[in-house]
Amino acid sequence: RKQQGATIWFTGLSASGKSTIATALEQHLLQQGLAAYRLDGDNVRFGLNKDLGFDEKSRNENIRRIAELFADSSCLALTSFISPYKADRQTARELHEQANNTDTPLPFIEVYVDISVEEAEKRDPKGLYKKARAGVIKDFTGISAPYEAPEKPEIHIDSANTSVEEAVVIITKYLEERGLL
Ligand code: GGZ
Repeated sequence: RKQQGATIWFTGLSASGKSTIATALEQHLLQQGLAAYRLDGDNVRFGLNKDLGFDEKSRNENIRRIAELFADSSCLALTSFISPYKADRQTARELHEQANNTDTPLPFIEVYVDISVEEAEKRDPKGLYKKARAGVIKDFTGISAPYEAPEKPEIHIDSANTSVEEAVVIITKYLEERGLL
């Protein structure tokens, strides 16, 4: 049967674990023979969106382009961008719900990878929080730029208390219940 597409939209602070969870989930889906495709800031911001910075307008445009890419895709798209603005995530959702000329809107599954700024700052795997505190990096999410937490995400992961493997189980269970796997 034809695979139904869906977008699994991860959102959360830098160092929340979004990309790690998305990568593990992608591996799991690929092993099941499903067409999964993952994008995150690490790859997109050096290629497709290398013209964009981190001011509010640039982040809006970053998210808009990603949402447009996947809004009518028939693969399981995994996106892990901070996507700090509620309105941008809402726009991404609406683009999926409208799903260009089809009767079946594409499922849009928002996964909030929830971590406190304090905990993210403790992890600081790339030393970015330290640089943000020192003012070397401007407009850093959670320090000097806003993060608007989702109120009703489809899935809420408590990152400090959930392993990557557990997160993958939570998400795949949800996808099974929705009939997407
Ligand atoms: C936030 C920044 C910034 C600023 C560079 N603020 O942890 P990382 O390094 O690997 O992932 C972060 C990534 C965020 O890009 P996104 O495309 O996900 O952001 S958004 O959705 O808001 O458009 C971080 C790095 O880029 N980074 N400068 N000022 N993160």
